[in-house]
Amino acid sequence: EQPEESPYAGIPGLASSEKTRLDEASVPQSEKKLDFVLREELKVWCWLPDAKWVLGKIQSVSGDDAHVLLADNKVLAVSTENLLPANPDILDGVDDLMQLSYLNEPSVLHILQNRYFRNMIYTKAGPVLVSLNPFKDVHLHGNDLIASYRERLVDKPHVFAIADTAYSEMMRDGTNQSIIISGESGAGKTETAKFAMQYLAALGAGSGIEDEVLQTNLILESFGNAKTLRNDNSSRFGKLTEIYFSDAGKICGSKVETFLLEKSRVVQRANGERSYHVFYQLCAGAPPNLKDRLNLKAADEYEYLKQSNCLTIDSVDDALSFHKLTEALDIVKISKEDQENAFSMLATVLWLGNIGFSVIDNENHVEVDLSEGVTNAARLLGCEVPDLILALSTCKHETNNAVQKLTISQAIDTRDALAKSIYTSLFYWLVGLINKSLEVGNGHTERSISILDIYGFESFNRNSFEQICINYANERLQHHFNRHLFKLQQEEYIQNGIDWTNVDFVDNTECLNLFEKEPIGLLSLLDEESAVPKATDMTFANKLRQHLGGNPCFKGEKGGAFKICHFAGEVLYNTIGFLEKNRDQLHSDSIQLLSSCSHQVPRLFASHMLEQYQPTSLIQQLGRIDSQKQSVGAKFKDQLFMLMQRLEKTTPHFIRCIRPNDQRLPGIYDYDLVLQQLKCSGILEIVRISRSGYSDRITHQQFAERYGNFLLETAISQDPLSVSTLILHKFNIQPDMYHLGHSKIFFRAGQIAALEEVRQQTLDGILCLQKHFRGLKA
Ligand code: AD9
Ligand code: MG
Repeated sequence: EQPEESPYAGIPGLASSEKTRLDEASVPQSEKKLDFVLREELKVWCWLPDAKWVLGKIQSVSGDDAHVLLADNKVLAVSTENLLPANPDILDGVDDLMQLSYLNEPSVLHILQNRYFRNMIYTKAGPVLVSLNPFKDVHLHGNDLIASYRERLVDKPHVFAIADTAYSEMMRDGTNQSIIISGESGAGKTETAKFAMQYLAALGAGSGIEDEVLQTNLILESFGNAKTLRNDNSSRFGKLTEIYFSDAGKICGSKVETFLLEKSRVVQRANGERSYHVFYQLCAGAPPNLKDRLNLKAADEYEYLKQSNCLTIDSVDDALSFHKLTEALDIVKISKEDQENAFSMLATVLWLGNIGFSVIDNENHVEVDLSEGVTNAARLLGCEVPDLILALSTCKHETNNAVQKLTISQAIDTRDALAKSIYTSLFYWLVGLINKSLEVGNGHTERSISILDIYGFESFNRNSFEQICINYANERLQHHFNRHLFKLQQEEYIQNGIDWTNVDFVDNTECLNLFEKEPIGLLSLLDEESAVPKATDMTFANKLRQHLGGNPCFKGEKGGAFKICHFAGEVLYNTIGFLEKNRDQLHSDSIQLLSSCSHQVPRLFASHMLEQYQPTSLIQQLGRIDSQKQSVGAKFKDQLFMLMQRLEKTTPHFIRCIRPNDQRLPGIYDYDLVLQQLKCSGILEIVRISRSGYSDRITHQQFAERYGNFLLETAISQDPLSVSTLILHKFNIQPDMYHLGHSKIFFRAGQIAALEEVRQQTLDGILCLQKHFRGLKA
């Protein structure tokens, strides 16, 4: 038996088995076929499969073939099997995909494209707001529009409308709300989150704190965003911003929770990417006196910044950004002293990166080169130069305090680990200061709206531990998205006695299992291996191959690289560095150094590090995981669990951002790219499920009167129920599309519209049919 050909056959990139895995969650037959309209030989619009779907108009049908008129006036003979019905022109403007008569992929892509080119970047997909990144200012986010949405003068889909609904529900029911924004890297999540906050700030204005809330975004982007190959302003941490409201609906405070900042970026990243924005901003924009105090140089003089051959971003003025950053810090009431401390720690990191080593023997042992790097770093930390040198080039035995020299690679690791831990400490310290400043005075935090904006799904040529954490977080979020949308619908339908199970969706539970299963999930295996002193990235890779083969989402391991099939596509990960990044150890000598500094901030960082990190003496303990301290992977998993638990307690509002092209340019709509994202996020299935309720109902009598004309006269004389049944059969309306009740027929959305279309075309004078019916009546 021949397998049924995929409707995407012939579309580049979509006929492959990899992508069709995500294919068509049980598209109801009636949406695939043109049967019922074709039988009447009407001139209807349809989609023809080509490089992408092309719109055509059916002229006639003979046997299995339809003759289709194309835009260039050519007529093609196409097998009707390969055609999909297109929506009547009038539906081009629908705001909600739910309103489409035919919910097939070309129709959805066509609508979104049409809207995109008209700068209508927002479209509803049932309960979800879809947002296409315009890569330009579409003038949709000004104060005038905020006012219009507040006064309900417009009801077009918009992130403002979502925020408005969340606010209204919170005020009406007193329940906490969440706005959950998902999408791939560069899809527009962070921008959308800011628009939502801007709207809420306008609604809840009054106490004056709203401006502070908005400014936190700017600060966190400076310190937590960076240019990647995908996005010039890529979030390298996840954040949940909770905004609190008073009984009167005014903003009274806010709290930011952050998730796993990508720390490796501070010392290393792919060519063409940048470290965190704030470094470049500081170098470009620090006023002269601050520059003097930090002995600051231009960005291209720092190894940590210049190594990836990318110092500036087109159309970004780092100096101006620095100015805005200090303004924001002022508005959020971060004291000048703390600001100075923060900048001083940034400069410390930069100077640490300039510290070099010289090999002094044939065992690769090193000494620290005396340089500006050492003296500046020591001065900024408030420690003696010799102490810093010792901490970076030697290691004390725990038992007898004997000192041993480090090898070159150990010394570099020690230096980089110190730089990374100072930067992450700084980041979390700053988040703490912001939260303190925005704390609700009387502790009254009953009403809130939380906005979730995490790092989006990533797949580069080379993917490491950072990508696997990011993509794991996205799997968790997708699971929440699925569970919530499908579960909610299910409950509603069960209440209505409707069987919903015939709508399938891409369930990612298996992929989550791959990560979380105990004791043989990826995270447990990683921890197990991290605890073995002699383990290497290769032994870890072998372990994965041995144990994960049974999971369908694990696509094999070869030469230290392994592949995972995520909901959003396959990603090849390289295990190099996995163990070390998961252990995240900081040498006890480094922590000791920080605790002995004369400046207060490094000492504060040291005490936090003692809680967070796993201090080890390099020589003896390498590989050992302190049972008291969690690995990075385990901690992240717990954090995500807690996040999901918190979100479960809120009424969610979902926004799905879509990246319409890889070039990051306005006006380009990459059909395949959009389709792939729609499929991954299950948007069509959500719409399908949402419409699988019976939206139209009509009595047998009315139905028989309205559509009975299409039947032979003899049939019309029967009772309304029989006539109705005959009509349903004649138009080949599939049983899952209607429910025949005692006095009424219930229809799924779109069915009546389709019938109406046939009826209208008939009335409008499709000659053969009119004659046909007149003949019947005569
Ligand atoms: V990542 O997962 O953090 O790497 P995001 O957050 O999804 O990613 P982001 O919001 O940063 O993407 O958007 C990327 C860029 O697209 C922005 O810097 C803007 O230049 C552009 N963008 C996104 N949304 C809009 C918009 N609504 N209007 C105009 C936009 N430009
Ligand atoms: Mg972002």
